[in-house]
Amino acid sequence: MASWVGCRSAVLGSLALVLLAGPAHAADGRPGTGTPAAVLPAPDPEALGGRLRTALAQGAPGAMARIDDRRPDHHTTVHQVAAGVADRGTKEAMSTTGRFRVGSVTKTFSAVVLLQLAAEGRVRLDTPVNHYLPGLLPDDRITVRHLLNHSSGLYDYTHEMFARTVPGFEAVRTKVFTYRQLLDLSLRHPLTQTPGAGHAYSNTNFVVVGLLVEHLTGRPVRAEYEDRIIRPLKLNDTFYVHPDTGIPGRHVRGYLTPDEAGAPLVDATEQTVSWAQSAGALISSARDLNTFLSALLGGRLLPAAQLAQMRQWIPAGTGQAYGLGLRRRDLSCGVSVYGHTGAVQGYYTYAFTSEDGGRSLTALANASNNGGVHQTMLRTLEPAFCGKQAKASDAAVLPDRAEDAEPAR
Ligand code: HEL
Repeated sequence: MASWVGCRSAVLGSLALVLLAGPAHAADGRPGTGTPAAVLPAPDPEALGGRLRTALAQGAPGAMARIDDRRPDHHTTVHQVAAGVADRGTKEAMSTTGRFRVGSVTKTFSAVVLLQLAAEGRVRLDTPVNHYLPGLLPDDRITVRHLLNHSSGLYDYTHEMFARTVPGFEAVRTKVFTYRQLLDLSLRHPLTQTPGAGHAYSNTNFVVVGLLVEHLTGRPVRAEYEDRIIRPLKLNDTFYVHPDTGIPGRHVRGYLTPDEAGAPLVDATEQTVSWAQSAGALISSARDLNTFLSALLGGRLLPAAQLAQMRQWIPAGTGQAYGLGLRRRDLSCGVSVYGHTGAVQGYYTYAFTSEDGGRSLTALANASNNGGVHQTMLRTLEPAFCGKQAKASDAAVLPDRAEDAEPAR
């Protein structure tokens, strides 16, 4: 690390904000294609730190962000910012190296696995799911593509499961579900729309993706993540441990905000995440998520045809679109970024990369069920990719599903 600057949060007194920047070897050696990261405005780590301090003031115990910015000479500058604590019990400072639960960023990994299978001719995107798993879904028109871009209309069973946040969580914290049990929870409800009608985000889609991957390969999704993504990219902080409840090695503890104002935060670190599995149960780190997304958009995980499929967008809210397990967010400086967000009890994750994978950001707050923190963390994308060209209008970040619009606390 070339420099090391420490300063204090005006709001939070002794909580340290740490800024680190320095050259490092490129996460992946190959230059990407498309608009190069080199033409992006330089990142603004000070403004990024300001966003993290705001998240702390809004109730997050800690927050951090890491930018891997590959320069034209193929060296990568790494910016790292951390504030607050990773563990409220021990007061261990938040760092950018701890492992955490990535929630729905898992969906991008699951989509990569399925798209690799498509590239191998083992599944077709526009074929009905019921062709592969006869009678599984209530409508023969639901295709594999409809799962991946959330247009199937399958009801999201987590709406009911987490209607009451803490009791809902505690009821499933140590439970182990099969994929079919989760699907059955969804199928108690009619389809929410005609298959293919538009984007309607639902965890159920990626539960069926996991089921399909296991059916097509005859192997657990864990083995597919490991063989196709984790080992080839040397993602040493990335794990799928379902149904184990712990996070291996040094990790960030996650704190769930109860619905009742003023109630104490709930340490949600230990859980099976069985309610999500292939829709949200991966553990990773900021470095690994940046490596993953750089490799994906840089063309190292999928053939060009499947990456192009992944980037076929459907509208998903103001300034947003959804591809196949991939979000696009359009920023105030005219730059679009690609990746996913995650919200699992105790952890909010934001992992995005530039057009060519040349600049990647992962940001994390160890809080959840806190709409103010969520909105603030979404705004870390602006200083990371727009730098000082970020417009004041970046305050207007709209949720893409009603549940995201949790009341600010
Ligand atoms: S929700 C999202 C995010 N996705 C979806 C998935 C994920 N996570 C969930 O479905 C968990 C929902 C409960 C989370 C919990 C909390 O905040 O810890 N909230 C409640 O229980 C509220 N009653 C679309 C935000 C994504 O960004 O894709 O991750």
